Amino acid sequence: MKLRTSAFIGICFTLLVNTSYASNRFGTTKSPAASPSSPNAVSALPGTATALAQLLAGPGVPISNATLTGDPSAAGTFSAGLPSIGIDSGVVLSSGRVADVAGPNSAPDTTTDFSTPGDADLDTILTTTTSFDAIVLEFDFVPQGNSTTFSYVFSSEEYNEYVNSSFNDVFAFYVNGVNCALVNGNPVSINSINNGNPFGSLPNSNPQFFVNNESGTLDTEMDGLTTPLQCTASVNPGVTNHIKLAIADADDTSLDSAVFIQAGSIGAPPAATNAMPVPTTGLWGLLLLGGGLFGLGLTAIQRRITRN
Ligand SMILES: [Ca+2]
Ligand SMILES: [Ca+2]
Ligand SMILES: [Ca+2]
Repeated sequence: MKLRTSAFIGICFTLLVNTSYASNRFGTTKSPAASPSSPNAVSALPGTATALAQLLAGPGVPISNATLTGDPSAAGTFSAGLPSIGIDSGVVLSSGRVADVAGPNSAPDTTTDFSTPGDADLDTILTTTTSFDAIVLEFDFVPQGNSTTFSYVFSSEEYNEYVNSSFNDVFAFYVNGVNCALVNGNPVSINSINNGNPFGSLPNSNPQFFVNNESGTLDTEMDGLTTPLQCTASVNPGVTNHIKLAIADADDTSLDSAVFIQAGSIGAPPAATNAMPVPTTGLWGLLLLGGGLFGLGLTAIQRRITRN
């Protein structure tokens, strides 16, 4: 009887804990009519797979086989992002509705529960839990150069109260099967870029790349975001390459995360400044070349004098 009583108390305690925890994770649903708070606020609208793929690849870069897997309201275009997220325009993917990234920061737990599946590739990153509400944009493209570099910002409502928890919302950009969204060799996520929980406490992870928006200083709904990060990957020029961009909730369907990707850069050739160091071109290059030849001439004259 004693055993039964203690078992009953244990079950009641477990139910109580789980119930109270789950009620904290329902999140806040934004009104569908919510609109940006000012002309400078970031705003986003849903878009089709082909339109989003072409926007990312850039003008004149052939794309094909574009597909979106997930809820249609979870993928779209964004604009006026420079003041709040540091990238002007491009494609946004979210584990909630993309329209909800617009400012102001009205709730600490903005959520859309799509009850759509996660993604198997993202599950391999999570290892100890699984993903939900995944949105996946995939397409083929024919790049002009042998590498691709594009900017992105990861943001989330999981910041800062679920840092270092299992609600480690995750995303990845697989270029020909290899994830290039890394920080110090690890996939970018809530737990790999943050400034502690609560904000400013230890342990933290790569805090130099984290921007806190709990107070709503930035005109976006997202509580925390990264600085603009670079994704660099090798590609095969002139032939078909494949890219898969994916984001999802981790461990449950609540508290949205969104990733913003700069427009027009995935299929573009490497920038001229990257292809050739500045000092070897133009006036500086000529001066350095002239200086080098002058130095060689002096050395030859010195050798002749030494021999004589
Ligand atoms: Ca918020
Ligand atoms: Ca969700
Ligand atoms: Ca989440």
